[in-house]
Amino acid sequence: MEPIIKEIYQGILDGTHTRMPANVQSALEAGLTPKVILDEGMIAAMAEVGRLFEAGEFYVPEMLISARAMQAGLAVLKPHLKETNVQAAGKVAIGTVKGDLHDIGKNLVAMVLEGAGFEILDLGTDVPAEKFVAAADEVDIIALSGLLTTTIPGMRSVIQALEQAHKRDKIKVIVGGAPVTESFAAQIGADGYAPNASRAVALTKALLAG
Ligand code: B1M
Repeated sequence: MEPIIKEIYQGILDGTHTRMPANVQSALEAGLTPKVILDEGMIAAMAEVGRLFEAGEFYVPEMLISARAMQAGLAVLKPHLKETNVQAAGKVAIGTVKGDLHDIGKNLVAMVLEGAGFEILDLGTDVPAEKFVAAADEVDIIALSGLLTTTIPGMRSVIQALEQAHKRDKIKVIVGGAPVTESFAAQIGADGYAPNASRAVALTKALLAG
């Protein structure tokens, strides 16, 4: 692993958010791609934070300070996640489902979609089904993120609420987040599932192409 990637990884584990922007900037200046910085440094570190939490070595405060460091790094990466020569491609409403406060993955998916030319309506976290239903009038795609096994059933509730409001046929619904799978997406009647941000872009493009 490149020393600067190691430093970014360790910075997230230690929650040293003040050094994160400079470290991410140094990695970019050293010629490392945003993908490598994200996957090998930042996302790998968050996976380790999750492992340490599960093992009882980290508690919620440690997860929070790691999240703050991750967000400080993402802010520097954001302008570099843009694809070149993109045209407005459609509008996506994105949010984390009701009961769920995790927003790093949702924010990352939103940034990469924005970079690929999509207009983003960010509904935030802990979003009730009715808010997605209201947004359906304004957008082409509804993107649901969920990180908790206890809250992802809320994705089905959003789809059911869209059906009850007679809006389901007019809108595509995509889902993602660590506990979400392709088969779960099929079970709840979503139009697609993506395991990460770049696949979410490919999926969104494919769904809008017809
Ligand atoms: Co929480 N948390 N957390 N947490 N947290 C997890 C998710 C957990 C797996 C940790 C663990 O036990 N190993 C666990 C869930 C277990 C489960 O459900 N089976 C857990 C728990 C239990 C909890 C609490 C219940 C803890 C407690 O209070 N006792 C609590 C719940 C609060 C709530 O939401 N109501 C809680 C709280 C928190 C913090 C607030 C402290 C913090 C979140 C801060 C924030 O988001 N602003 C936090 C964090 C940081 C994590 C971990 C460590 C990291 C999540 C993260 O940001 N990953 C996480 C462990 C883990 O994931 N390994 C954990 C990095 C991010 C880039 O990845 O979000 O997966 P991810 O997004 C990916 C893909 O999933 C995908 O693309 C992204 C980029 O590749 N993706 C999509 C995501 N959304 C998508 C949508 C798409 C397509 C792709 O299309 C629509």
